[in-house]
Amino acid sequence: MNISRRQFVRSGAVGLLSSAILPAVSRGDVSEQREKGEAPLIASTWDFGKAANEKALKVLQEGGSILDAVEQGIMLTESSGNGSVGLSGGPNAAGVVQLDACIMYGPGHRAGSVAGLEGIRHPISAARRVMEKTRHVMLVGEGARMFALEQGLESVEVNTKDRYEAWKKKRAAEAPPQKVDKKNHDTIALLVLGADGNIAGGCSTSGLGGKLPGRVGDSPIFGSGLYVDNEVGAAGATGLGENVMRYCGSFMIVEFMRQGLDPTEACRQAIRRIASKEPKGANLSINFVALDKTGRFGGAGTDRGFSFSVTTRSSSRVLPNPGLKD
Ligand code: SD4
Repeated sequence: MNISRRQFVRSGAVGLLSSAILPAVSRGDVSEQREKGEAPLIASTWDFGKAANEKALKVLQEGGSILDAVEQGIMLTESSGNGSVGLSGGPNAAGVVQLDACIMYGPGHRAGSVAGLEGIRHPISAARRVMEKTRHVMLVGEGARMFALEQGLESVEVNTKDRYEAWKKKRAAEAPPQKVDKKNHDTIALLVLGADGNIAGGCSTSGLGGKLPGRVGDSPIFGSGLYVDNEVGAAGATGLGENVMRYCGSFMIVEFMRQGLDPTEACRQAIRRIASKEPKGANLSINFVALDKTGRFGGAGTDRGFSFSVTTRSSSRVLPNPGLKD
């Protein structure tokens, strides 16, 4: 299915959605991505997101929900041993892998999140269970682990003491990494626009390698590493969480889309806003992906090497960071 925005809005695909709440689109500056309004549409951070997107699409095609698509797409990355998402991720400064994840479901504005979770294979599933099985939104640390175990999620033994001793030996005199690069710094944020016009998203990471024990980044924080507004769209982040969470980066992008910016321009505008307040300017290592209710998508970041993946029934692509200017 490859339909124009107008057809998309008219079609049953958006169900009861009122056109009054759709972001305004200027027909004058419509690029290829702005013109296409395909659904289902899946967008995620980085090139490794493509495999996760394709898994998510398969889940949808087999009759799964958009939440199943988000969860199972991200599970694929969590199991991939990619060195940052899931248990293969970089340990913190005490040699322990602490995972952060969240999930958000547009209808009903539902959300669940875990942070500082140790030894659980799929933190995204723990986040989904928090949303679906508790009256809370976020669980952290030992409580999150106990909950995940109680829910029967797959776990591995956490031997903090041995890992700490091994890390102490290895560490010698080296300082914890301050610089963010591909080795210590990757996160999957995956957004799904369903054929019925509903939106869900998820985010999962081991966070910044070498972080202080107990440090929580942007990824499990709603409005920072992820935000979904079922009337507008969704955005997700990767990069240096400290530079995202002080500004509610994903929330800001969704609000810019509500005001009528297309997803790419909304990501850029959020970065410009953040940079304007930062003494470091645009030297922020923050990167975003976004999609809107009409099937438009985009991304932008301050890291030259940032890329994002976009999948529909008709194509699955990795797109380069367009940078901050057209
Ligand atoms: C964090 N935002 O914990 C995450 C890390 C990340 O690419 O995205 N790395 O700050």
